Amino acid sequence: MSMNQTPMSERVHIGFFGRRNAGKSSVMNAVTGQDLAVVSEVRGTTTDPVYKSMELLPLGPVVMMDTPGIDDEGELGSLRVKKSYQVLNKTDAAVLVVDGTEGASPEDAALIDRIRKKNIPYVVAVNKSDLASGDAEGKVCQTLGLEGEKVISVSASSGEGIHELKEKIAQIAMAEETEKRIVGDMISPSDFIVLVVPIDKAAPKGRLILPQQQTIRDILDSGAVSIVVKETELKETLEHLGKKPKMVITDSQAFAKVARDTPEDILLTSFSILFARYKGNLRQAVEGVTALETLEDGDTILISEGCTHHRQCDDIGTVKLPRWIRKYTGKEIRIETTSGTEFPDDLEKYKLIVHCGGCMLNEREMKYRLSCARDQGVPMTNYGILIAYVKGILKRSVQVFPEIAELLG
Ligand SMILES: Nc1nc2c(ncn2[C@@H]2O[C@H](COP(=O)(O)OP(=O)(O)O)[C@@H](O)[C@H]2O)c(=O)[nH]1
Ligand SMILES: [Mg+2]
Repeated sequence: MSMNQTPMSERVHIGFFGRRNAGKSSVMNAVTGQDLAVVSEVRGTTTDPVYKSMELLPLGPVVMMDTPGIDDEGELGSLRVKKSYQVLNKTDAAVLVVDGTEGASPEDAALIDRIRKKNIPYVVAVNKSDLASGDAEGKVCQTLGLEGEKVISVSASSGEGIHELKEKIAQIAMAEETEKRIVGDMISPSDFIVLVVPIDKAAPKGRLILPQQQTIRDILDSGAVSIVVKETELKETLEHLGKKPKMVITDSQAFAKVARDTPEDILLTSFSILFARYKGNLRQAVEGVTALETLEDGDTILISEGCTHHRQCDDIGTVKLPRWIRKYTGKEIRIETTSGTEFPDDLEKYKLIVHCGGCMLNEREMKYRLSCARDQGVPMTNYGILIAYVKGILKRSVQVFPEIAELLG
């Protein structure tokens, strides 16, 4: 994806689910008006989830996600079913496709159940209306115990009902959209905000990373002024600015120097802290990091990052964090790492999970991971908050959120 497009994590994720041959791929193609996914009469053709970023009017930027059938069998089949359920973890709006000639099955009912538990808005598309006889839609409503407004009769072949389905998807997905800000809710027009962005060898060539870009955009949306400097220019900039900045926002890795160079009467925080609030749960991450105090020799920590290709994260997750954790605790800590879409189901063996900021994961996926940890009673924090904590500056950096600062005593 080019840098000029809406980032993946900010797009509404629309997932198509259902049994094999229900017409998931066909319905997704019909809704988008494009041949994105392979359609076949051979059951189990879609073996991996298919993702496609596009503009879907009237909704705007979306990711369309086609999935393998939820009734697939055998060893490989059950792996595919698992993949479909993983897609559900990042789905903002779900379309359950049912073959109208066959009606709804127990797998469909189980899926609806799961979708409801996760509070994901959904619509059921009863497909193949060109073939179905009688009241296929009514029967599906009855089997699944749904009201009529959740169910739409469609035909991917003839196009019947596809327009209505598209409108319905937009309607349920938009109802979910909430106005969230990275910093915009804390600043006023014409405020000065100083952003500290180290340009070291880990910085990507010729550009800024996504959280930095998004923060600048949010400041622009507020009518405030962003001043972007490296940590080496911060002190002089603050001295010569002529107006006290409202806030300094720094990359976590430069935190120690930036904290020294920023006078106490200026609010100081980090991109990680702002994004923990924006994405998931700042409170859980701040509570989670205090687990460092109780670690023992032989305890295991999971370090997990959402992307597979980001060199900067890589280096932090595999080299720097383990070093800092061992140094801070003085214990023999075992470290395991995961990256990308993999996130272990069983977290109980970990004493702490340290996750990246999740700039490549959408909010739902991040929340899902946080809730897995919470459900299993495992403390979870993130890179930036852990760095600030071990360097003794977390308290100062959450001063912008007094109810969070309180947690640190
Ligand atoms: N008659 C008819 N056939 C359809 C319709 N939608 C899909 N099919 C056929 O059903 C089969 C399975 O479709 P596909 O989209 O691959 O199903 P998936 O496994 O759920 O992704 C293919 O042979 C399609 O041509 C429809 O609305 N009407
Ligand atoms: Mg398919």
